[in-house]
Order: sequence, then structure tokens, then C-alpha cells
Amino acid sequence: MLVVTRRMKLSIVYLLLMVSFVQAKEKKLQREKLKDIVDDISSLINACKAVGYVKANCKVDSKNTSVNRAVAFEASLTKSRNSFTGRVIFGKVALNAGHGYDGSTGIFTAPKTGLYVFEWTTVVWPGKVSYTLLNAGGQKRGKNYCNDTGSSNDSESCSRMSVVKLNSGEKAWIETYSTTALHQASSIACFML
Ligand SMILES: [Ca+2]
Repeated sequence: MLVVTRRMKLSIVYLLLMVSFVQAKEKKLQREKLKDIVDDISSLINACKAVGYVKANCKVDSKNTSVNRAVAFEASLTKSRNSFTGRVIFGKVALNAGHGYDGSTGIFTAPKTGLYVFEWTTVVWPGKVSYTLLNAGGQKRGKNYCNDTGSSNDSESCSRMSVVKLNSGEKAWIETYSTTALHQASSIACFML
């Protein structure tokens, strides 16, 4: 029969203490390693923020992609128009990111404050002239004059780009400044910088 002596008991207790001490030390080391890794990542993110590589944080929000944040539209005429004045309604809408453009009125309403780049191309056929400008936030900007009354029997295509600052809710559209004819190939594109 095994006789457990006092000395043996002490040895077992000592052994158990040693084992748990080593385990605890290992756990502490693992924690420290993990902390080092987290610290490294944090300092990397802070460095990226400092140089502007990361804007706010590293969270990936699937609903906050650049396409979903973008404000941009593109549209063209649904039919040619001869001898008219007033707002030009580009009714055939190909893109309307941010839902700022209304194809039934031709009016763009800025969904947020910022700089907007407008480009519109007017096409006129022989003997015709178009006079258009960008009305942005109540200001008349960027005249686009297109004239095909010369001797060459072709059409003309005239483009104009204009950059404007619009506050959220301000409106912009293309309008005529004299009697105008526009071929249905005429179009507009706009994006927020
Ligand atoms: Ca011509």
C-alpha cells in the first residue's frame, strides 16, 4: 500500500504550483503579445490618419461606398426642339446617383453643399443656332453658343464646362438666353467634386 508521506504531499503541491505559475506566465505573455499587435495596428492607423491616407477609421460600411455617396447625373433630350426659349429639359436620364436631378423638370437640386462640375453639349443642325447657359443657384454662368448657319452643310456640336459651388438645396438647370434649336443628341452631365 502506498504511503503518502508529508514530503511527497509537499512535492505534489509544489509541482502543481509550478505548473499553474508557468501556465499563468504563458497566458500573460500571450496577452502581452496580443496587446503589442493591437498597439502596432493602432499606431499604423494613426500614422495613416496623420498623412491623410485614412480619413476617419478603418470600419468598412457596405452602405457607405463611393458609389452610394456619389452625386452625379447624365441625361439627354428625348426629342429635337426647334425655336424655343426657357429651361432645357433633358428628359432621358441615364444616371441619377444621389437623386438630385429631376428629368421631368430639368432641375438639379444639390443634395449636399459642394463644388459641382456641369458639362453640357448642344447639337444644332444646318441653319440653326442655340444659346444656352447654366443657371446655378440663381446665377447665370457659362454661356454655350452653337451656330450652324455657315456654308458647310453639316451639324455643329458645342460643349461647355462650368464649375459652381452649390449649397445643399440650391438648384441648377440649363436655360436659353435667346431663341434656340437643339438636336435630340444634346446632353448634360454633372458630378460633385
Ligand atoms: Ca457647320
